[in-house]
Amino acid sequence: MEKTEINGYPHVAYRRDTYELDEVEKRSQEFHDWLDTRRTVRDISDKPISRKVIENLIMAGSTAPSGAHKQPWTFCAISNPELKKEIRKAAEKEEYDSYHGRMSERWIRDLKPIGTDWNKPFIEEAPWIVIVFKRVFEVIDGEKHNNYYVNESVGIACGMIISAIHKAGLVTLTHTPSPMNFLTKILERPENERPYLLLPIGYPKDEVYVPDLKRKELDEVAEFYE
Ligand code: IYR
Repeated sequence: MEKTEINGYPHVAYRRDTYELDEVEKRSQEFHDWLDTRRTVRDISDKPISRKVIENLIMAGSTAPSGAHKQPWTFCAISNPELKKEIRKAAEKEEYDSYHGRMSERWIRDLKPIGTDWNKPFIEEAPWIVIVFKRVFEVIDGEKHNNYYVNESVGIACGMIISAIHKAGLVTLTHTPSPMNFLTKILERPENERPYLLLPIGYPKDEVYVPDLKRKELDEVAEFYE
């Protein structure tokens, strides 16, 4: 049966390939090994990227599961140089204040191995920046309806777009200027949206170095109850 009704709503048959367990083990291992090659890259080339690529990446992020399927996100994609410049300037102003007093000494020390500072050239240099906004509520017939599990949903969507960027052979980094309400103003977003994350997207520059980080081992991130 291709279609049925549940609670009076149309449902369609879920049909996907499944695999024997040895193949499942192989596929899950291969996917982890590939995902493990993703690195946050701060040196993004200005080499152009077509709008179609960005559209595909956004639609990949937008496949994320969300509370009651409300898809409570708006992805603002910016290639306009003046706008990128304005956003960089405003972000660097906040970051300067953060790195010079708002962040604790311990926080600054924790960032030393990562090598970040208040300068954010990637905002201007990357061909595109995508700013993810969470939609706290929707206005329907003049009435406010809160969305559900907004942070969880938008966080998952960000994970999915980050993976899509990696799959495309491009790089990004999760930039969180704080506070970031300046983005609401510059992009003239409506009152139901709040900035969540800024993702510059592009090719890596020719010679790029990333911190020699190690990821935690399984026994550090998991507990099994068998
Ligand atoms: N938001 C700042 C600082 C920063 C904070 C953390 I936690 C990082 O892992 C990296 C940076 C910035 O984007 O530079």
